Amino acid sequence: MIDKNSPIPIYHQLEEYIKAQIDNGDLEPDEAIPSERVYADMFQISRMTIRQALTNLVNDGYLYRQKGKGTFVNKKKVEQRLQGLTSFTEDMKERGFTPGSKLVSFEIIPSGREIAERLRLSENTPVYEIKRVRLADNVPMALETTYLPANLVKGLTEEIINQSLYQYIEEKLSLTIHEATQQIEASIAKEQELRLLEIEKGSPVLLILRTSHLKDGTPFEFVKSAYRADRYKFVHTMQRG
Ligand code: 16G
Repeated sequence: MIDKNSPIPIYHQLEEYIKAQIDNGDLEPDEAIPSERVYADMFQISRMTIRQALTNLVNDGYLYRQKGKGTFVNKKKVEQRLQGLTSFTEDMKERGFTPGSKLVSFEIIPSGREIAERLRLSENTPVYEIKRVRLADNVPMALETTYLPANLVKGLTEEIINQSLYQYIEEKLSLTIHEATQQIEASIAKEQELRLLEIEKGSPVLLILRTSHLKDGTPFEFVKSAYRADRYKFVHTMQRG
């Protein structure tokens, strides 16, 4: 439990204790954790130490605070493997979540310089710009803005993009999705991301830029997404030599 003679700081021991309780199910997602007072009495430690531990756990995404209500256990982060080119719909189904989308905007625009470059088009070529909040069991996970050449990925409708885009491209358009390159970097959520992802001011997000290609090398999508850093971790395997 907590060993005051240990060289490991007490706040760190308390963090480990709470993490273990989350892991073994003694504390469940969305359950309120005991008050500072309870921990103080239980372990005979100061409120300051407890606050330090709880703040670290909030910052690491294990707990979340709700103003005036208390501190609660967060859901486990989704472990997203970086091998394999999968769609959001496939990823969520594999984990037993119900995938969903909330459409924010959907239009055809002339490609600007960045989009034209990414999709290897000349400037002002018509592209679809689709902004969707991606949901897992109705919880917002990511905000995605997708650009697709309108004369390649033809015939998109609201109904189609409320489902799986990749499924439409492969099954209805019979195009072969082949490979993608993506970059991931950390950022603080901007105004629109805060609102649509239902996260608090100052929350971190993972920004992902992905360009995906068909079998013949043609880029068919460029996607800018903001993933909730409290809901995602990215995992991959590396080989030496
Ligand atoms: C993933 C992809 C995105 C793709 C989408 C299609 C990233 C990081 N990931 O979210 O590129 O457009 O899946 O999902 O951009 P869908 O088939 O469920 O619409």
